[in-house]
Amino acid sequence: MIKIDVITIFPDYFAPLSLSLLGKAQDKSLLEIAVHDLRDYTHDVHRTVDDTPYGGGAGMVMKPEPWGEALDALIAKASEPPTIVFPTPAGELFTQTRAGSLASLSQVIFACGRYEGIDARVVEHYRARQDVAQVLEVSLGDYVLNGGEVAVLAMIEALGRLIPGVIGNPESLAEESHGTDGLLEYPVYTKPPVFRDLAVPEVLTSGNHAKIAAWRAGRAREITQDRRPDLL
Ligand code: JFB
Repeated sequence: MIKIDVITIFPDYFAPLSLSLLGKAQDKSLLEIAVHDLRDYTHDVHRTVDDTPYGGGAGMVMKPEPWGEALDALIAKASEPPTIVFPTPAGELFTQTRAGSLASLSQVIFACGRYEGIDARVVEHYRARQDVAQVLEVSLGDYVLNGGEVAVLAMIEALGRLIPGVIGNPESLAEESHGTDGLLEYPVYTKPPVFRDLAVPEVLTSGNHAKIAAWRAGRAREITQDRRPDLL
């Protein structure tokens, strides 16, 4: 079973992980998710996690010590060296391939920053630790969020559904866009056969499975060419 830890100053962001597919997966012990409040690892009355940036500039930076204490506590009780993921707008792009690699690990710790980010020595320190498998800095995409929480929710959902047993029908995994063929998905239809004058493409009701497969492959290629030519 994969163990996922999340460290954040906003534990409430992760309430949705108890719903739907991932909630049921936790009930079935297919994965275990624990959320930890970074402020529990501070020692001052104000539970301070930020400070002004050396060198000046706008905003605040997360202090390294609470991160050190929180991460040390999780690493100390780990049975194998865990992977630590730092979401950051300056990270490598989080892809379906990356989701698949994370899904195969025994433990992943997600470290959610806020403000202008976390003091850079935290990543540097844990990269040098022999009791840490790897430290990854990854970005959800080329836009700016206020912190790592939303990115981590997306990453956990993407990796969670790749854990065997989490998705009812594993065939639907293989068929998806960003799957093995690297194309966007073909359009899908269901009943009724006519909706507001729009009929379902005739080929889909023909019963000719070879023709259907060819039509879908053609539409997938057209849509990919039109919207994401970089994927071709
Ligand atoms: C992630 C974050 C911030 C520096 C910091 C922590 N695709 C993404 N966009 N933004 C983030 C992300 C991912 N993954 C992200 C972690 C933090 C943003 N911030 C705010 C904004 C601008 N520059 C703090």
